[in-house]
Amino acid sequence: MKLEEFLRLNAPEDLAALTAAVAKASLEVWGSIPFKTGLLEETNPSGEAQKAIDVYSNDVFVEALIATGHAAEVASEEMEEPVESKGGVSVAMDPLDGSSNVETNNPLGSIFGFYSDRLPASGRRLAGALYVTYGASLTLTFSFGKGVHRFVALREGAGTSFQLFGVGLKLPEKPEVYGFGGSRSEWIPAVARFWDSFDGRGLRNRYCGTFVGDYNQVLARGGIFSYPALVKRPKGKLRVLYECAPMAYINEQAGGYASDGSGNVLDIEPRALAETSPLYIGSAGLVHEIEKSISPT
Ligand code: AFP
Repeated sequence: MKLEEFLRLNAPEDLAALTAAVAKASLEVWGSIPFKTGLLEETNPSGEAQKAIDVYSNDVFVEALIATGHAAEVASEEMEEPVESKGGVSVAMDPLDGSSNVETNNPLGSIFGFYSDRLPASGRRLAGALYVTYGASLTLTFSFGKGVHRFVALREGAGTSFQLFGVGLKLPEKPEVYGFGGSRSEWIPAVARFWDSFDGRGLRNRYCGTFVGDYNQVLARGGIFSYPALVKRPKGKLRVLYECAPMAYINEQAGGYASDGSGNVLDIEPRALAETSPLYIGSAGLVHEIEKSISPT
């Protein structure tokens, strides 16, 4: 089944249009990655250096989302303020996650949260979420609240279409992989202890430095990804609106749990667009285990 047909049958009109727009635009971003790797003078609202591909992918997705007529606003990790429009869905995005990995050709991604309230808003106000992986394949993984589904881009002659890969994706029962961002010496002690506990538990350390790539393998194999609280950065690195909440929404639809170290990421009420949070996401048992270790009460 092709993406357009699936969306017509399984998504509200606005989310279907926004998802189809992201799908089309993601092909343009994918094709541009090798040509737009230069480092720019500017920094994003989080103070991180921007690459040409960060800005280019941002502009491609903003244009595609606004053109649907369904976006009330588009907020991005790469912009100080949202672009306002006239639709009914507030879109928050990380247009190119992992851009520091462009030179090494590690997996990259894009993350989208479709919120039913103006931003900033809690993850409980998500009507849907989507992530793109740019790797050996380009895949779209998304949920509108009734399970997690995936499409893969297939080149056919001169064109490319999105074909169904799977519906109702679920985290496997047995967790297999773990990956933590930052470095062990930076982590809060409870995280370092949890990390050390993996010796002898039969899980494999899998970390690629891109949240989307690191989470995508957790969804496939079970386990946990974290960009944890750091001693010098207790609020972690990942942005609530653009990264943590949309991925927590998808993960919860796949049977998992995502914590900020004391409770469900989806319950966070961000006060600022670029607010960050520690993130522990994946198989519910493992995430509850580290949450209890960090916040024992
Ligand atoms: P970039 O988009 O700047 O490459 O950052 C990617 C990211 O936000 C997230 O995708 C990774 O999990 C995390 O940073 C990796 O951060 P470290 O490079 O500090 O490990």
